[in-house]
Amino acid sequence: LRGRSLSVTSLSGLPLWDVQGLPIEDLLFFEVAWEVTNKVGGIYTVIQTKAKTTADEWGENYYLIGPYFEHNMKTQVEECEPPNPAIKKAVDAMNLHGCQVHFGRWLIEGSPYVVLFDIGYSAWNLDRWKGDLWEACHIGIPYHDREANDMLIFGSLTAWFLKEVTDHVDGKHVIVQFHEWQAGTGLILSRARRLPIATIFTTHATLLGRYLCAANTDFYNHLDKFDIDKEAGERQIYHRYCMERASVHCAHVFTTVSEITAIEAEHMLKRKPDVITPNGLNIKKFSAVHEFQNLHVLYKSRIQDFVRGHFYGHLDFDLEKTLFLFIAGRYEFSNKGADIFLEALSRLNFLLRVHKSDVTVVVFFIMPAKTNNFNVETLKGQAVRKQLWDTANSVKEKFGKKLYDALLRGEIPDLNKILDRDDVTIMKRAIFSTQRQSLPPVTTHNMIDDSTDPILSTIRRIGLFNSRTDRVKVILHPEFLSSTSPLLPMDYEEFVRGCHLGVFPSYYEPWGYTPAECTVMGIPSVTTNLSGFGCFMQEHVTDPAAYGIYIVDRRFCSPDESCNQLTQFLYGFCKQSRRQRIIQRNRTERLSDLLDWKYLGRYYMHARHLTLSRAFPDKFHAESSPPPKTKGFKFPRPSSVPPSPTSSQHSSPQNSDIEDEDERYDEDEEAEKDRINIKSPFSLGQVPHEKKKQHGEHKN
Ligand code: G6P
Ligand code: 1S3
Repeated sequence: LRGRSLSVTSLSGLPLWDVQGLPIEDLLFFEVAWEVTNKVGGIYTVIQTKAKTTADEWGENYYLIGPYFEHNMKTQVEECEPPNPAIKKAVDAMNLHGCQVHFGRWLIEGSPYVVLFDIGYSAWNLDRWKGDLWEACHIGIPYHDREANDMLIFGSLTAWFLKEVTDHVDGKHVIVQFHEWQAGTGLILSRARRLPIATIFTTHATLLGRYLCAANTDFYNHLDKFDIDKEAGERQIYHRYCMERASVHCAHVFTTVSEITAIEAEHMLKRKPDVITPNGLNIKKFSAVHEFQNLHVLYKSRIQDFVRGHFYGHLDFDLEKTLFLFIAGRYEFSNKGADIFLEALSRLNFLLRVHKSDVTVVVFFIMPAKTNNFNVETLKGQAVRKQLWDTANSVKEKFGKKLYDALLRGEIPDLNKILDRDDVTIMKRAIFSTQRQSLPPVTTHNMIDDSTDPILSTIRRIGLFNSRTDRVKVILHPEFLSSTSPLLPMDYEEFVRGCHLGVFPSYYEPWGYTPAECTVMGIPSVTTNLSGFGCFMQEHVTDPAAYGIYIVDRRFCSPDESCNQLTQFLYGFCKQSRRQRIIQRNRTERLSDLLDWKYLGRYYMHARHLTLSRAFPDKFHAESSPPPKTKGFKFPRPSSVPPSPTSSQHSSPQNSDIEDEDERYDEDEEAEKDRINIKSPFSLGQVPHEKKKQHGEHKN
């Protein structure tokens, strides 16, 4: 079977890929994941953002398989009849035999078809299916692990469905890609039953890797030394780890999202991934570059409003000289680097104070934890702000009317008398209401585990209590953002656009969508060389820091050294002028092509070719799809940065105030005009020696 010849597009000079296209009309492609229409974490983002490019390529022959949840179905899926006869027969057959299978179009870009299984409805089969799994591979699942049992039901339904489909496909070849261990049972059972399908298993993390990192082991220096069976057993995840490992070994093609996770998988799962499929995003570019800069100003003003309320009575800092930093994601304190971030903030606070900086930094921690809703003090802050705003407005209106009347009479009013005693009283009362006995709170919610919460405990230990003298203020918002929140009514994207820097100093991060999302919105970010994204940027961008991607070394140095490096990045960032930040945001946004599925989708395509050639060697040949040649490709240093013999640290847009105001409007002009008198962002301050000793310990 031969398909058309494709030349996969080049974006902004990124390398082309010449490949023999697949004969799509003779194939069916299924992708199976627990997060299809069901947002839990990063896999949802992968599937949802990739849908458009995959649907463009596969059209009506592309199907996603996931779990059915009534709410998700009602809000995201339009139910319809399967247009493909084989799929219709499979859905009907299963429904006839006591299952509940839903079919429809997922209302996202690309509108792919989805097949959704109601897990609870089929739970009565659980014992029988446990027996099937045991017979297939001798893996037993304890009754108390609800999640693993659900995954067995999901996998059994998937394998059943694939059996029905392959029985009726009429010579079409079928490719199935399974994401993460949750979908893996479907793969194990399909292979045990010798279904004629070409399989891919993609892992987005390893179970053991995540656990071992969270337990503060020196993971990357001991990768080859762990007794993995024993470690899995001790953590009571032995059965899950077996499901994951069996899925990996059953697949024709094994893929993962980054080089760093490939190394981890080789040790934790004992198979080297065949293909690395970096995660992309569905990029929508504005036609004019300055539009995203305008959005930054718009959303920053919303964050400023919140800050006005939160810090009422303590607003003795200049909001025009205030930078908004944030960390966001699943609440894994050390895996996501919240630990070293807090330490670095304490050091940054010290540096800003000793150098008498006029910059204030407000840092948001957006990590969901158990709460009893917003706390009173936080709500009061917003109420006080609103009251001040109303007072100012009513006085302004009275003032305006009197002024207008006076002008109509041809008089210039006596400005000292234009406000009467009542007006002054109202204003005084408003000012009195801003007095508070306590400091602005470090969290917006009542935390259930307040005394043991790791972020709050660290804040207490390092003493970052939002006092007047602190140049670094912290706010823990232990709930994901929403535009309907009464406190900070913004969705995540708006919030990111309004901030100045995302900080994600993760220790365990197979890919890391958060800094990638910042990048495509033109917001600089901090990442690490232990995150898939950070390594990818290091490999493909000559001078990441010049583009606003700061990569902390968490792999080859001690936690204390990493923390110092992070502090220096943050301090350097605080020293930039507004103009320098604008230039840097323009550069950051220019990297978005590198993260576009239109470019990165080629790795998924390659995996599909490869699995067909392994599953059906008589019909498909690996040579028709050589691996994409992107090794060695590097995004060049911004042309405005003089080629420097020294390290990349020197290329942040420091001291570029001389540049023209139009700088931000035209990225090509930026390259021309950006004649930067570069200084290292790290040259002005060093972390004092005594302070260094207090923080962090070597992990090894
Ligand atoms: C954008 C806007 C500018 C504004 C700037 C603020 O670039 O186009 O008009 O001055 O943002 O940047 P800052 O980094 O200070 O929030
Ligand atoms: C995983 O989600 P996580 O945040 O638990 O998968 C994501 C998508 O591949 C990846 O970006 C992330 O690093 C992994 O950790």
